[in-house]
Amino acid sequence: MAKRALITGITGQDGSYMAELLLSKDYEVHGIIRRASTFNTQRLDHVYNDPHKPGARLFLHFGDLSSGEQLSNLIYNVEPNEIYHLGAQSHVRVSFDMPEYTGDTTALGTTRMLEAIRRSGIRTKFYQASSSEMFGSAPPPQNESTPFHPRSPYGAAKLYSYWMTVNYREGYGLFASNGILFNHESPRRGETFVTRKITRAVAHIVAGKQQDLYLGNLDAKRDWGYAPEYVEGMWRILQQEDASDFVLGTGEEHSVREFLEEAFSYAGLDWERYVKTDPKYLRPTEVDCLIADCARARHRLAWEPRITFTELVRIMVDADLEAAGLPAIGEGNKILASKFHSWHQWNSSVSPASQLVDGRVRVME
Ligand code: NAP
Ligand code: G4F
Repeated sequence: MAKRALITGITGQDGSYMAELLLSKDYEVHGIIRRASTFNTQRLDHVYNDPHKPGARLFLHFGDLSSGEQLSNLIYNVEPNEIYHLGAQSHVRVSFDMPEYTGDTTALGTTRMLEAIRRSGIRTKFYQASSSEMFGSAPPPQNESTPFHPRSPYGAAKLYSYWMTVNYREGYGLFASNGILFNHESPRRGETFVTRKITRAVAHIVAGKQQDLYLGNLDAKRDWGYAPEYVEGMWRILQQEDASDFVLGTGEEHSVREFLEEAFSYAGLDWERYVKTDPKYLRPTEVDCLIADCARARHRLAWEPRITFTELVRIMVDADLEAAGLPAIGEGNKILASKFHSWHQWNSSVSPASQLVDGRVRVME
């Protein structure tokens, strides 16, 4: 029988890739989306199929991490074999402006999910989207044994969720695992995260639609990987016999400045002509350097990222050029075709977008 999965945050970068991956593995996929007055399912439209048609395997339900009631109903009714808890207020800078809201969604939202599982009595596997932000000022490289020292309300909220996941595993025997993921990016990355902000600006500058790019701290160093590879890692974490925690990252570090150099020079531009500083993008406390030591994931999960930093930048710039109505330079698309042939087949097992209801995803009310 096909496995059933429930995804929170299915409309986000990782949630949409996870839905695609699971559909390609013949899962029945249920996702929780927030009620909004406008559609926010753009990242999913291409894998959606009218739920009234035979063979539909992707189902969306309204719910919100700030309310446990609906989460309990859904877990009880869907009875998923696997739960990928990816929903969160995920922006670090925003968490300084909205610390209480971030705590409610990113921290307590996890407790609501874990309690709903415990009370339902359903046997399921739970994945918690933990973050390298939890390491904060701990010196790199960071692995599963590195002591945490978060430097933002977001990092603190994720750390609470991390320990709640461990506590429900130890206290109630739940299969509950943390993936401690370092930054992962893609053409589906939200536009206000630094990588996408840069690659989108490059495309808009080439298109003549933008003159300047305002950024904050250019010295911060991150371990940036390619998001589709990371959702495969999440899936592998839940295929283990025992619940456990894993760090996923590339092991390579690059500064925001290096990202700028790579992205602008790929499009034949000099970044220093366009980039300006706006202090509003600085954080009261910064995380200076994150570098993953993911030896454990390599050995236990046989997980190894294939896309390098330069390749990631090219994939994202090519995609943003195309999104701006310009031809891609082409290197990024070649990399995807050569290294990711199978990933491009992900959505071949679901119906084309033309079968959407009114051209859009329909939610099960
Ligand atoms: P993302 O693109 O920001 O997606 C976040 C998702 O959470 C969206 O679907 C969003 O829905 C949903 N959400 C936010 N608040 C919610 C609420 N109150 N109720 C229900 N859903 C809510 O994030 P991502 O990059 O895919 O990351 C996925 C998860 O991994 C997040 O938990 C993030 O914190 C964590 N993480 C990410 C990275 C990374 O580098 N990407 C690294 C480590 C950990 P809307 O579409 O309606 O906003
Ligand atoms: O792209 P960022 O906003 O990502 P950040 O803060 O590392 O958080 C992301 O990765 C975490 C994993 O480590 C996730 F848990 C989290 O959900 C999120 O996905 O910022 C990266 C760096 C920071 O040091 C920031 O100060 O870029 C610097 N930066 C410089 N100028 C900027 C900007 N960041 C943003 N968002 N916008 C700027 O203008």
